[in-house]
Amino acid sequence: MLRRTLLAAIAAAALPFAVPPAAHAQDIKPRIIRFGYGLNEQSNQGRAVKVFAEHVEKASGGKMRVRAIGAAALGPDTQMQQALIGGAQEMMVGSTATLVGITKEMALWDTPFLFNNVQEADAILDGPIGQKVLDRLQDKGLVGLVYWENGFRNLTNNRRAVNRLEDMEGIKLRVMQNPVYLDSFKSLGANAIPLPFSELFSALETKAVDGQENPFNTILSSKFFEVQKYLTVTNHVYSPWVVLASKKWWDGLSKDEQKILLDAAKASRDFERKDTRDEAAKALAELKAKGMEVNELPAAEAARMRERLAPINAGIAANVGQALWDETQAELARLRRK
Ligand code: TK8
Repeated sequence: MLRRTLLAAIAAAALPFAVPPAAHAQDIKPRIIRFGYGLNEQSNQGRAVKVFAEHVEKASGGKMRVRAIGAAALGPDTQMQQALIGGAQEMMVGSTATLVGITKEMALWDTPFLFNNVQEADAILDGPIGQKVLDRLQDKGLVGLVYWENGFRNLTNNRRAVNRLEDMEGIKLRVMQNPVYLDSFKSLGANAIPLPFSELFSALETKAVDGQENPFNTILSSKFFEVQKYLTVTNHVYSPWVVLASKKWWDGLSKDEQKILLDAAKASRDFERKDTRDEAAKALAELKAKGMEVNELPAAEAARMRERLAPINAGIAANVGQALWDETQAELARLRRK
């Protein structure tokens, strides 16, 4: 905690630019954008933030500079969201799941087994439905620019290989701070415990929890393989990240500046999805090589899991609004007929 506070203080204090002469201050002083994120610099998230920063600096001719601050040095997702709303921080990328307390429609993306593959995810997230959900952020003081891929989530733990639904019983499982995840894993028999991501590694290391669930990429980049033995391929939900800006700050930007940021966000999204998918394709072999014991949840057991989770959907539909739920289901049905 102390280390984190120190890091944040250093990050906030260290303006690496010389103070320009007063007469020209307006012309030369770059606009600094503090962009926070939760994973390490050497992760799919860190790499994509870098791409975003490069685009912004290039397109603005150096007039806008992104100061990327990773590893939750500015706090976990929920704390950064509040800093954006208050205008104390300009931008961030984080999980949509931690945003549901602010914008309930985000819970749509928590629906277990909503997407069958990444093509469906891209089509819905980048289409009118994804945009509608992003637009709901505006009254809450946030601007949602684009979705990035976190990915399909899989289960790791230290107790046992999960081969059947019953194997979930009693596993102390860290979940994101989100009611759908909490209820889903409780209904599967796990002892679900919500924790911010920034506390997860040490919770696993000290055995405060037995397991967690995240995409292969994160299990690798956050070195969970060092503190987790079993990995079960469940693909139980597709999890997006969302790139956010403080609305208070955004509204003070020129149209040109807003366009530079939106273009850079789209470029970073395209880079990020490709990078994430390339990495995910190799990650499983790497995790095995690092000593994890990997098993695939048998299809029949996955079906039982789906069935057990079905009642959760009614609650999500009620929460996000039946119309949005129906529209999403209809669009998925249309994509699947194609
Ligand atoms: C990183 C988190 C992470 C998410 C989680 O800040 O909390 O498990 O998957 O990616 O947003």
